[in-house]
Amino acid sequence: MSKVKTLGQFIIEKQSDFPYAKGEFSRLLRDIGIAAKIVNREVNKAGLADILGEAGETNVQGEQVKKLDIFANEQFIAALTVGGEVCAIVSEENEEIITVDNPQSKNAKYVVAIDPLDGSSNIDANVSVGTIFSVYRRTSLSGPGTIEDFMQRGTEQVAAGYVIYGSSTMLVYTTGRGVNGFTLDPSIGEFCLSHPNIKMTRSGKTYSINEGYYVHFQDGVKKFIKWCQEEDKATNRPYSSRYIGSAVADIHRNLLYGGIFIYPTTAQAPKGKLRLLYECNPLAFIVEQAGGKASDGTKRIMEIDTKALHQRTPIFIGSADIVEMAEDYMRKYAAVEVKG
Ligand code: AHM
Ligand code: MG
Repeated sequence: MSKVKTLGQFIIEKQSDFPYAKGEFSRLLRDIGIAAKIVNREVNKAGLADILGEAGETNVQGEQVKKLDIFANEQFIAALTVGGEVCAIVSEENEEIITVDNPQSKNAKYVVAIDPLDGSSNIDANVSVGTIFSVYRRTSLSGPGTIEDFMQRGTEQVAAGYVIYGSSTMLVYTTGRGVNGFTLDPSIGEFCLSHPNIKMTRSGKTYSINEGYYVHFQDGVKKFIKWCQEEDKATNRPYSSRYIGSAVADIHRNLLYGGIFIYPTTAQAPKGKLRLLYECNPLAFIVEQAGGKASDGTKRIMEIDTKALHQRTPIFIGSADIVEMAEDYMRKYAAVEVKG
C-alpha cells in the first residue's frame, strides 16, 4: 500500500469533521486544485511556449499584465464557474465582481476572492510565482452573488490557501483547523500531502521587505529594520534579509523557517501595495493558523473592515514575536510623530 495521501483523499477524509457537510466545499477545493494543476503546466513550460511577455494590457490597478496572468485568471474562473459551488468571484485582474449565474450554481453557497498569479513580474526570470485564494460563505440569500457578499472581514473566511509554482509546486491551505501543505508529484499529476500541520516558529531569523524604498518608510518601520540588523545573541540577531518580490514565495519561506514579511506604506503606495481581499486576508488566515500573526502595523489584518473589492493595506506578517516587536515600533514612533 502506498503511504501517499492525495489532496483529494485528504479533503474527503476531512469532510467527516463536518457532520452536515454535503461535499460542496470539498468540491470547491477540488476545483481550485484542478485549475492549479493546469496553471502549473503552463507556468512550467512558459520558457518554451510563446506565452511569455507582456500582453499589452493593464489590469485594474494600472499594472502591466503578462499573458500568464490572463491565462491563470481564465483557468481559475472557468474551474470555479463550471464547478457550481461559487456564486461570485473577485479577481485581481477584474475591476468588477464576476457573477456566476448558471443552472449548476443555483444553490452555490460560496464566494471566492483570488489573485490568480501573484508576483507575475518575476516570471521572465524563472522566479517563483503563486496563486492566492480566499473563500467566504455568501451573505446574500440566492441568485448570483453581489459585491456585499465580499464585504466581510477576514475573520469570516471559511478557507484560504495559496499555490506556489516554485522548484516544486505546492498547494497550502487552511479551513481554520491548522495548515496543510501538498506537493505536486508531476509523475502522477496529484498534489500529495507533504507538510502536514505546518507550524510557524514564534521567532525566526529573516526579515523580508523591499529596502529600496527605505527613505519612504515611516519611522517605526525604519527603526524596526535597524533593530533586525542589530547584534543580539539571545534573539539571533542580526537577522538575514531575504526578499524575492513574490509575496507567496517570501511568505512560504518564512512560514517554514520563521521570520517576518513587511509591505508597509510608501510614498508610491500610501495605503500599502497588497490587497486585503485576495492577498492579505488569505495569507493572514494561513499564517495565524500556523501560529503566526498578521497586522497592518497596529491592528489585526483579519479584523479590518472590507469596504472595497481592491482595497489595499500595509502588512506585517510572520512569526508572532517578531510581528509583535514590529507593532511595538510602529506604535512607539507613531506616538512620537503625533507629539511632533
Ligand atoms: P502583483 O499582485 O501585481 O504581482 O504584486 C504583488 C507583488 C507581491 O508578490 C510582492 O510582494 C510585491 O508585489 C513586490 O512589490 P515591490 O516590487 O514593490 O517590492
Ligand atoms: Mg498580486
